[in-house]
Amino acid sequence: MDATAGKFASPVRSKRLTVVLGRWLGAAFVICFATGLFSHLLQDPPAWMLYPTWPAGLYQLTQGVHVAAGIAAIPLLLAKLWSVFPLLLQWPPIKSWINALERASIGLFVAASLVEVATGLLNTYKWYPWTFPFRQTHYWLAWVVVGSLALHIAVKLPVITRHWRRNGTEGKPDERDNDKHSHDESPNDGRTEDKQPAGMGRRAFLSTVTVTTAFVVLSTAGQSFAWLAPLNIFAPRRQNTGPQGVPVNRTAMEAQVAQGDIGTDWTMSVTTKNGERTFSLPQLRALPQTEHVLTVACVEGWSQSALWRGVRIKDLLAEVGAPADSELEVVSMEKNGNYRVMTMPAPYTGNDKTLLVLELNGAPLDLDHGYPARIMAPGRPGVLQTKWVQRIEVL
Ligand SMILES: Nc1nc2c(c(=O)[nH]1)N[C@H]1C(S)=C(S)[C@@H](COP(=O)(O)O)O[C@H]1N2
Ligand SMILES: [Mo]
Repeated sequence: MDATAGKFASPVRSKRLTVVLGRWLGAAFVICFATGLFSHLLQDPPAWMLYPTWPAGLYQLTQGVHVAAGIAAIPLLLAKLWSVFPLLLQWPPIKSWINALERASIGLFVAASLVEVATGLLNTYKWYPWTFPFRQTHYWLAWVVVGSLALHIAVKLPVITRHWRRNGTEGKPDERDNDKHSHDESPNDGRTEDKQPAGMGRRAFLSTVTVTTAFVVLSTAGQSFAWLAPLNIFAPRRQNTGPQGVPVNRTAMEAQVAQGDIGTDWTMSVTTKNGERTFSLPQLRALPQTEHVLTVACVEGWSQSALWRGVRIKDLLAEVGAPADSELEVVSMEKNGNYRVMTMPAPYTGNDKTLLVLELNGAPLDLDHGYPARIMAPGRPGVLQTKWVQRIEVL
């Protein structure tokens, strides 16, 4: 045994502990990956994309879960790193070519995971202390994380299966013996095999990790789910706050849309292959009005349901003689910004709940919510619920 690892030895560390933490962390990563991929596909759809418009709260659920699982992954990842920490100081650092490759893949996995959860967390606070584009980086790093996770699980499969069940090695001296000869981990890594005192310490450690993880999740998930809102202490957003009781992600001022630009002569246009029609605000109000409870579900995890009222997009299309299943391009009055132009695929356009909204919670839209008119469609990421609509083009 080398002296450095010995200094960090703790009876609590064991392969069983690492496997138990690995299961939780693996589950959190798989949930994050699946929900993240869904969010990515909704925003950058391939030609074959299917757009679920029902249940309308689906994206609120998947993205809320995405952020909650990502937050849960932080204490789990730290605990798991602690549980294997002495391996980092193993001497000699590399025992063979295979060992070198294995350690390099773990290094990549750990580095990618740390960057992924840290940037994800900072993104929920809209804090970007870096210059790279968040979304693309988060997306590509996710592939690095799951790829190196799969490799890691494959390499560690013998250890994982041996310690999958509690006391998996007890009463099986042969297997424990094999352990000593296996080259996947040093038996003298400062970690213990399953023995009673370590087992008790391990349970206390696991309880601490469980309580910490539950605490960070429960004290933040109230930004996404109304029933947890009373517990929301640390999340960057609070439900039922902001103008008209709805939080704002990008204000009119940030988007450089001023009330002064929207005079009484404001109009928006709808263009089809037959030409262009313009609508003033009184003309839009004179069209049949529909109201629905719909949820703004931000990619940063927070969400808010509210009562939205305005003109059904398919009614507006009927007014200009365009079919209800048209694909649309919606352009905002905003001068620049990533969400100035939005494409609306046909399944949303033709949906009864997709509105050109004029009123929120019984009053005209606040400027920060997209006055004079904004889009609300069921099940779409918040970034695609375009505010300050200027032009709708039927493609
Ligand atoms: N034109 C435009 N529309 C936009 C945005 C924007 O930056 N520009 N932000 C979007 C984002 S990120 C969200 S979460 C929702 C928030 O809607 P709210 O401000 O009404 O809550 O609006 C969306 N609509
Ligand atoms: Mo958002």
